[in-house]
Amino acid sequence: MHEAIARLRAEGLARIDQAATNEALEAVRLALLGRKGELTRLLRGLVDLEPAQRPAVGAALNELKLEFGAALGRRQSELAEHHTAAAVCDLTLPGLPPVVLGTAHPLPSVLEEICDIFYGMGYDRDEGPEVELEYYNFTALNFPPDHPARDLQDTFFLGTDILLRTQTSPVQVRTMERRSPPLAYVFPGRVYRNENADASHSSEFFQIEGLRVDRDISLVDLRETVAAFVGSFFGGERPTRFRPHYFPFTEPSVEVDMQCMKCGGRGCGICGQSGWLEIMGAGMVHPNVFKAVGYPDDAYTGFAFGMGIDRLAMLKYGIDDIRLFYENDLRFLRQFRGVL
Ligand code: 2NM
Repeated sequence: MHEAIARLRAEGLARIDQAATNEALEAVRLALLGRKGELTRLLRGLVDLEPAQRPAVGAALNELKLEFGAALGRRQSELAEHHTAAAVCDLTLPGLPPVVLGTAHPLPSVLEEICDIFYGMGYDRDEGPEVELEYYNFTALNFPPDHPARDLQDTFFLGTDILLRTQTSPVQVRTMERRSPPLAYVFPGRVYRNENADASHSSEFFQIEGLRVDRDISLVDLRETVAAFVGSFFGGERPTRFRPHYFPFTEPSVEVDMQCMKCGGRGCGICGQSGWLEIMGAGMVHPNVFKAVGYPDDAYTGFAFGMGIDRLAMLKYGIDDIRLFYENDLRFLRQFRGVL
């Protein structure tokens, strides 16, 4: 008898749990506890037992009746909950709090900030392909055929004449092919170099270059533009200086330094004790570049400049390792919440 009760208990509870609708649950209730239900049948059979067995078996059956009753009630409220959840599920409602908002990544933020500064000076913006022809990346920019930058060691070649651009200057060539002066543009974008990564080098990074071409543009215009940019981006009056340099695509070429904002020029760990920080390369566009894009001889002059967005962001926010920008470590990125 006790075996039969145990079997009915296991079976009955399983059927209650598996009932998927209110109707199915009611059918299970009738099959167990209804007038012709299995538990009812066992209770009726009590009279056929030895009088000595009746109290124990009766108590066990009554306990099972209560247990079935509780299980039926629990299952009924589960089904009701499901039903309401499905009926009021409005996918247009906002998520439950806390809603975790993402943070702007510092590189695109700084890129847009720099573009905005140049828009304020009347500049336009242009972008171009990251997979570039060797012609646009090197030849049109007056790189001689045997220039070391063309080497596999420095440049990711994808084919004989195809490579990952090493700077955004090829976009300038494309823009000049389409437009005649006067023009003023910035060219932001991702560039690639085949070099080993360390705290200040990454094989991919972001650059922004600028170009202004008109009649009678001179190095003085470049100096003014650089000073205006530095004041805007780093804030305040910050001395800059030009040092002679060499680039194939400009003549004369310079490197631009800004007085170290950490030590104010006295010398510190950030500026290598020199008091100056290099922030960009620049120069007057080489006549051979104008020739390559089909501008008439001697009609125009122009300046161009290029800077590393990663480096500027590192200087501005005191970041000491460029690789942090590319690792997507949330502990790093979250520091910019509300800052950018
Ligand atoms: C730099 C530094 C100096 C530059 C020059 C040109 C072009 F196309 F006009 F010749 N594009 N970019 C330039 C000049 C880029 O980056 C460090």
